[in-house]
Amino acid sequence: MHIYFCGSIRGGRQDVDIYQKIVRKLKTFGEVLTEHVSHSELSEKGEYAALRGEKAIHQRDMDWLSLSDVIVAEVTQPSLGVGYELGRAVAMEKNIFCLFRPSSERSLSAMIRGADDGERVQVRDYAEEEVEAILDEYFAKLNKGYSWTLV
Ligand code: 6IA
Repeated sequence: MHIYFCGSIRGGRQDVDIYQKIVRKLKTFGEVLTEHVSHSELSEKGEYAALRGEKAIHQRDMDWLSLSDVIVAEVTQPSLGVGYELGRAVAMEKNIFCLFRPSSERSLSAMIRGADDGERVQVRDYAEEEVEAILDEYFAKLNKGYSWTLV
């Protein structure tokens, strides 16, 4: 299974430890194409920017997005890039699982929360300590071929 993980980069790196925890867990279910999103050395401004043109980053990410079976996004820290990826993934009719921490006292964008259809697109509020169990539950259903995986 190919998994595309989305998390804020230029939107702010405050939650990078949680991204790491999520990616570590996701790797038990399949190949995580975007593991770099969880790397603590990837900063908002970042040394990597010089290495890769932004057009190339966009193209590679779009290729990975179309290749993915499932998109998992940590959406607590608002990020234009994550919102864009989710919009493109909805258009591609991908399975999408968004994770939001209400303890942040932020309010999730209505465009993300409102995209939840209870099937293909799901938005889940969670607390950090339960994230692994929540991912187990989601992937167990996904692997059982729940109706939302059917075209
Ligand atoms: O707007 P943001 O930067 O917060 O967008 C973050 C999302 O866009 C992530 O889920 C990534 O998949 C994607 N993304 C944004 N920037 C990059 C990137 N290099 N490399 C790969 N994916 C990216 C930018 C590096 C730069 C900050 C030094």
